[in-house]
Amino acid sequence: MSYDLVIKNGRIINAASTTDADVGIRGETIAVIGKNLSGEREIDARGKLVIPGAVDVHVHMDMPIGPYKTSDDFYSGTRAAAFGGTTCIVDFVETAPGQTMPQALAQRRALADDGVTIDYGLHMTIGPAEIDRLDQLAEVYDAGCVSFKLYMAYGLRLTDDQLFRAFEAVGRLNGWPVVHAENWDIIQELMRRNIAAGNLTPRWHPRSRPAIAEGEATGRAIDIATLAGTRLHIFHVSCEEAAIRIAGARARGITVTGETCPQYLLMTWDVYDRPGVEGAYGVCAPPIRDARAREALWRALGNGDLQVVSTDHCPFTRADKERGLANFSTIPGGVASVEVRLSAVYSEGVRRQRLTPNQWVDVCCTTPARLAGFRRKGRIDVGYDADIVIFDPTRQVTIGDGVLHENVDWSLYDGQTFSGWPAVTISRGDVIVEDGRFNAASGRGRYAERAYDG
Ligand code: DUC
Ligand code: ZN
Repeated sequence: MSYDLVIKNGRIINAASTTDADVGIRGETIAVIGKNLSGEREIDARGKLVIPGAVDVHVHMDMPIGPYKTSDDFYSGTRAAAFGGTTCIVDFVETAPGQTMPQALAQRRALADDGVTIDYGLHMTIGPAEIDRLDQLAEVYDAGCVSFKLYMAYGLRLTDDQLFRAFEAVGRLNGWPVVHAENWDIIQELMRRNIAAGNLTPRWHPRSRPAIAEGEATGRAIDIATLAGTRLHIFHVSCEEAAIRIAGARARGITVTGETCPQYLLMTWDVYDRPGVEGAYGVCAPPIRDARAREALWRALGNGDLQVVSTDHCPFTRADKERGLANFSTIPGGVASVEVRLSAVYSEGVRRQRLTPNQWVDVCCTTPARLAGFRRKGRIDVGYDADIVIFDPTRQVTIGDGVLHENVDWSLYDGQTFSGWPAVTISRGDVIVEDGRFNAASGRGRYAERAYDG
């Protein structure tokens, strides 16, 4: 029997298995895994790793934040993601004044549908303006937007009673609440003090957002969700103080999961002492912390206390970062990582023996797909979408000018060499990246089906 596409002679790495075999694809779907398969087109993957397309459940494309807007749109951002081996993303919807949540979802979908080159989903943000309109969640959920973003910081933050009500409403739908956990009152007070003392440079950004304020908010979110009877997921864990709250709750049988991001796994807060605007590049929230925190995050990933690596990809140009430089509190917060994530975790995780290859696939592909409700993604198995990356473990890439495809004129990882890089990216059977060439039109990606059991 012949297939449309066969990936031959590779080592298939799933979260729970490693197999030397061929993968046969028919149309958009994995049709068979076996030996000596033949196809209309064949790609030789000898010496390479064949893994599920990576799933990044935390990105911000084309997103206005105050006077700024993230510099990747849905086309450039998903193109860069595909070059980095990511075949599915989850972005966000925010509801504008005068809109309903279903209207906001439709508007965001129209924007994304035009641009995306890979599949995607959206998290619906529940801000204070939505808290008395939680009856709209069911319609949003039925439209395939099954996850809900709740902030404990910034203007969109919910008070504890609002958080409780939102958790209850999401829980009634069996939806997935995802939380930005930082103690905003404490952070605001520390920011005020630093600004009053004339401490305005980027190094005061992490010093205004201490790890303990993230740990406290993480524990509070877990307790409130437990009271409301819902599971939850903590975004962008940057420190041990938060990771141990998640681990402790999991040990008590609470259904909580945690994500960390490449910027926290690879960098330390020394980035804030870089000269000039470079000191502003790493400004993101929560902030990048010290080497002790970084090592604790790797340990937490390795022993299963954290379950996901996504990016919080939130790119701003050098000019945007420069605009806020005079006062750390006005620097637009965000780092671009969507293209380096898979390689970064391989290079710093697997090659340094902090993670097994199967754990790498689990945290970058399988668990994020499962948690986000993508039932046909995150695994190389018969019946799953043919979202596949052929990963070259020997290819070394040094980040620098012209290497990445993100629409940003700097990278936090400039000068860093990654060992292991994607050679081919396949999305639903289409070879969209090969030999450094991109072969997908804007809009080829799809709003992907999502649902939860039970
Ligand atoms: N943190 C950032 O750094 N940027 C976007 C949103 C967030 O939580
Ligand atoms: Zn974010």
